[in-house]
Amino acid sequence: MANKLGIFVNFWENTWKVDLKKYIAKAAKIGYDVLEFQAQALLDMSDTALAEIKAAATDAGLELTYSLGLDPAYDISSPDIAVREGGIRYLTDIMKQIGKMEGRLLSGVSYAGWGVPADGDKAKRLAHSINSMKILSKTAGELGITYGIEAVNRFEGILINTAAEARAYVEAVGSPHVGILLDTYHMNIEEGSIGDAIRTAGDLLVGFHVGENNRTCPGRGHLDWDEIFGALKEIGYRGRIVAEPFLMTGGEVGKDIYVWRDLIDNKSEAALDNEAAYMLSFMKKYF
Ligand code: LER
Ligand code: MN
Repeated sequence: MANKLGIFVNFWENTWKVDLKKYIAKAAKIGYDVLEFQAQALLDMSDTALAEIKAAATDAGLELTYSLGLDPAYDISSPDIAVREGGIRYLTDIMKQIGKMEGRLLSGVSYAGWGVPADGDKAKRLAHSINSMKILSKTAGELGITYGIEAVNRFEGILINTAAEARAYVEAVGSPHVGILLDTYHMNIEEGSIGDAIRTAGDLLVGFHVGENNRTCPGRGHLDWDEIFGALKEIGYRGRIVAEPFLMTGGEVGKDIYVWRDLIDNKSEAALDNEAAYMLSFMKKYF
């Protein structure tokens, strides 16, 4: 089976909450198989709203996947047990909503607070996070969700910056419902070799994000896509590949992702749609 190709909804919008039905229709029309969005948005949605979005995705033949950058208030690696317990409840609630949508993949910085904590005791935080994740992995399994542990660059987290750190974490959790998610933007900052990082993740890789060195669309920067996609083929990766460029300043997304200059000249919706179509055709040359 071919890899499914996806796009993250904040390609178009600079708020985390968006009109999902609009972008389900748009992503499907362009030809994507998957639309990913920030999972926290689900918490405010009624069961009726969830059912409507799920139906819209089914009708469009599109799969929805979920990602999040965990608010430090719910940090499951925190030295404070009350914060950890609150984080486990919060992530359990999010997974229950994803379960209602029959969602299969939750990824992102969902194993610690997103960002660099004031208390950077990495060893202690790792141990706390692994224990919390063992609990969360049971819920994930019951709901049929795979939890993708995303290695992110040093400015967005201290626990897992590389594929090797992600592998060690996932092996310590030891659940078939928890795997690794790699993102080329982060790998470009942290890894000595992106190909080797992909091979390190190997059979534990459950998700893949693509973005250029400066978070533009694949093919617009200086990453070596022959190496990247070649390594994915080498390890026999059959999972989703979701494009996650962030092109525009402004709003909560521009601030959270640190976009301080526009990375595309024409910001009209039509120009963005064209760029999304270009990005899909670029990926399809490989898959
Ligand atoms: C954030 O930088 C990122 O890559 C996302 O996938 C995680 O929220
Ligand atoms: Mn990512």
